[in-house]
Amino acid sequence: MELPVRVKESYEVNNEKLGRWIRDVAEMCQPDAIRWCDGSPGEYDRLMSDMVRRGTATPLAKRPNSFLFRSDPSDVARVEDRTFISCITYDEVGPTNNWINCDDLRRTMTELYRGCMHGRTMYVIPFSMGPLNSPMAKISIQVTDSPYVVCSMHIMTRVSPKVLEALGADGDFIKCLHSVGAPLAPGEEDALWPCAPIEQKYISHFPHDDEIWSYGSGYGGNALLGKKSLGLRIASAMARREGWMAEHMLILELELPGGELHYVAAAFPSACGKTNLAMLVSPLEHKGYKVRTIGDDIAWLRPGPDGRLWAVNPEAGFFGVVPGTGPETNPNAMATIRTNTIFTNVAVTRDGIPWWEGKDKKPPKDLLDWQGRPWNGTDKAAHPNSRFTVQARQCPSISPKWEDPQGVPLSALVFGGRRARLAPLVFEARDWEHGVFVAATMGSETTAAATGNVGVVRRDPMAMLPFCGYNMGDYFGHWLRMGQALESPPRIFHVNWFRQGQDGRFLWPGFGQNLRVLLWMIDRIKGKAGAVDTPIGKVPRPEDLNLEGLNVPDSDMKALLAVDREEWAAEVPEIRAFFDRFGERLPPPLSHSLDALAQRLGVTATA
Ligand code: GTP
Ligand code: SPV
Ligand code: MN
Repeated sequence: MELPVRVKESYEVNNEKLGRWIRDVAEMCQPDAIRWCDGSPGEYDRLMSDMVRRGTATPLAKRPNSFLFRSDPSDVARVEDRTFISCITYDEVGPTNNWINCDDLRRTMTELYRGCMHGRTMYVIPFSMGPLNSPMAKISIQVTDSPYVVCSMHIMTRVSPKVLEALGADGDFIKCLHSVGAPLAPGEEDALWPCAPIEQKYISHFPHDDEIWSYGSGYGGNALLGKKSLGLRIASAMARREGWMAEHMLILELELPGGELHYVAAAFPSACGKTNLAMLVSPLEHKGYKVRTIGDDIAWLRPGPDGRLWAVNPEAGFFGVVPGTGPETNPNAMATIRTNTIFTNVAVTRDGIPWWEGKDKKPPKDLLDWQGRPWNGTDKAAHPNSRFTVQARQCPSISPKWEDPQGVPLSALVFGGRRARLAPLVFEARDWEHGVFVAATMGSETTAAATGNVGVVRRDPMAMLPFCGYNMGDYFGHWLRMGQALESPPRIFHVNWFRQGQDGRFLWPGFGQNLRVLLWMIDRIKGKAGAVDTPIGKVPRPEDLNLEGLNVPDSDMKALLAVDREEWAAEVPEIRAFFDRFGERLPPPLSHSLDALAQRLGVTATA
């Protein structure tokens, strides 16, 4: 296929490397046509109307400019066992990532890519992660044969010809190649959600080349490559080289009475509460406490000239978990998704009203489940990993600072997981090094955000287990070094909103009430709040928390803040076994922290 390096459509491309890459990709994938995207509303509308006409998208009732998509039942979440970090040696990638030698992987995938866009249009999307005027911004180009992905990228990233201006004639960019992996024979009718079988799915990362090759899936983090692939995996590897950090964190702004502002970033594993905490509605707003949103999934962090850690949200939208989102739990999200929203895999009434578990108490009559079948009333009507895709700027709680090119300075870093037992509502780490230990050893129950078992506890260091683009042992070392580079590092805390009583009910009301825990953190930082020293860190007593107007029985509060020595002692050999997987790559301070924990618990620290 002939393809000029200079493309004259709505703008001119004069970057030779880009022209050459597009030509090579087009030669390999053989699309019927190539379209350069400009990110305009007109482009979005044309693609969306086209998908409505073909039956892939369904317009929703009472929600202006909002659409339902149903994915293939085999393509509903991230596929961690088909996600690869590909370097030359296994050691660069480490025991927690899937490794295939990059030459072998490129060979295998080139075979898959050959002719994979037959019958389809190849879209070229120039986008920026981070505001273009930010020193943190990263320029990238995604190629995809999915118009659903193009529309989603419009929402989630900053798509614009200005990105190409910023790139200039010889600038470098991160290469994101994506195909749904479903070539069409001449005259063949397209599937409503084209994708490839599981064994042909590959989400591959080449950190040495700043390149991503994704094949076979159209869903979420597998396909919207700015998000986990670039924003976390490739970015974490870049960040290590360049002295910053790419983390799976929300960023929020907390306003205190009198107007004092604090910024907090929090890392929870997938579907463990980041979006909800970032959009928290304060139960103490009448007292002057207010929370605003900066970001809900990814934070890029760097040391500022003032010795503090500064955070930027590189995304422009939210790709949020739908189930559990309701007027009581997350009214800000409910308001955000009233218009201009893509819903994927929710249920819908025959009149086009979307529905999901947790939206309201009673499901409406005549519901079609997420696969479009009449709902049987017992299975989940919406898929547990159904998602909304919506621009951040529609969120009523968005902070005026959310696009600040310098980002915001952090007072605290919070880590947390989903633990029915063990972890108390909140505790504070002794110092940065201990905080890194706490984060590196956090455990959480798996969720529907990735395919596989749900509800199994696994170690998920810094909530980055599926997202770290290099050897996690080296990643721990990078964390320790970053602490040394900061004159005023944020204080580190651990939370657990999900502790359960014997009866299996959540002991903590969660959502808006999580504010009370944030306030304790800020008071700790100011030296104003009490805590007791325990083997795992500093834990508040009930009287140290502001529980004004909250109805949690004393016995539940006690259980929420309990640190059970025996349960924690049982963690020690498990953590040792986890650490042993990293061999010599494990930084010695982490091993020492484990010894110290064991000693405080009165046990030995061998596996
Ligand atoms: P990803 O987008 O996958 O990274 O997830 P996330 O961390 O942003 O999770 P999200 O905020 O979407 O929450 C996931 C699920 O947990 C939703 O069903 C929420 O309703 C539920 N959830 C969030 N916060 C709380 C809480 O404080 N308590 C309880 N019980 N559930 C919560
Ligand atoms: C997650 O799984 O942590 C997500 C959703 O935020 S996805 O973009 O699909 O990775
Ligand atoms: Mn996430």
